[in-house]
Amino acid sequence: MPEERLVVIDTDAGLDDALALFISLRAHKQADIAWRILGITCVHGNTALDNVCVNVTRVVEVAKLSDEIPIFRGADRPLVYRTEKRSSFYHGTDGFGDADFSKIEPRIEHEHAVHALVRLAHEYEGKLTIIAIGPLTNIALAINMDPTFSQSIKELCVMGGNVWGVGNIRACAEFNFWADPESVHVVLESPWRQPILLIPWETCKIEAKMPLEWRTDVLGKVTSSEADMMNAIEEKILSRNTKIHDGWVSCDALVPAVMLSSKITMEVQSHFCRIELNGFHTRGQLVLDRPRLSGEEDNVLAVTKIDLQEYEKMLVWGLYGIDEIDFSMSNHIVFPA
Ligand SMILES: [Ca+2]
Repeated sequence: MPEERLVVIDTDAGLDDALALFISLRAHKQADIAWRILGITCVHGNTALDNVCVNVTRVVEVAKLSDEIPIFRGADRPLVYRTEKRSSFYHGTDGFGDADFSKIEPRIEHEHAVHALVRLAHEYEGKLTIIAIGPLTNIALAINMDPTFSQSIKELCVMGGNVWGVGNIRACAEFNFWADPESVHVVLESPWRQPILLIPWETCKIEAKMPLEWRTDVLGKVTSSEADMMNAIEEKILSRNTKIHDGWVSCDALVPAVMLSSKITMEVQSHFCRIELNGFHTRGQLVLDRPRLSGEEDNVLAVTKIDLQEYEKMLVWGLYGIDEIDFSMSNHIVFPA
């Protein structure tokens, strides 16, 4: 078995975060997959931080891992410019589609998420994997608090930004990066052991888009508590999704999926990237040095093509619709040349 991946997931607990968490938690439970979740850190984003803490607690409870996985409360606002704008048109006002769930109390550790990130980075020096599927505020705060943080992390894997300037919350900006561009700036300027693995918006929108019927008639028919919860929180969006994406897209789930199975990634692009902080129309857009004028070393490895069928299999597996999946090549990312 390859070296065990030790994972912290940083999330803003919208709909696709739930699916990303279920896949990750299933991998954690399965003894023959070298994948252990050390904690989940909550950050503002798709919904207010209080909702994120409740949503993550709910997911971990459904996965029956409440005794094992600590949940930490992190930043409730971006580094500099506070915005109250959420993506409630998609994720609902509570981040989980305003589904009709009974009220629960969040189960949160006393330690702040940023303290936990810094502590774990040094407890597992050079061995920690961070999966960031919300705004990068917690990660930037950890870097600002401890300048050795980024060098202590084995790998950072992020859903966010864009490689062709196509946005979703703005014409040129993807939501996670737009929600706190200054934190993306801090992250991109930091020295990491290896380039940041990036799942950009265009890959999700074009490569990972599935027919709505696949979501409702294949993934939607899986019988498990996890699938029931996904169906409940996505009920409203599924009823009007054709108008938004002309299909169904789950962005965040692609991050653990490409990390767990090397069969999903079909193409990667290596770039030196910065983020636009000042543009009137383009604030939050990822700017790629395609002509290589900067002379800087590449800091991002972006997944740009995927095998959709392999991704679909992973989603079904994550919700317990498939007992076995071929993980023989898993737990290390082998990218095509
Ligand atoms: Ca998210």
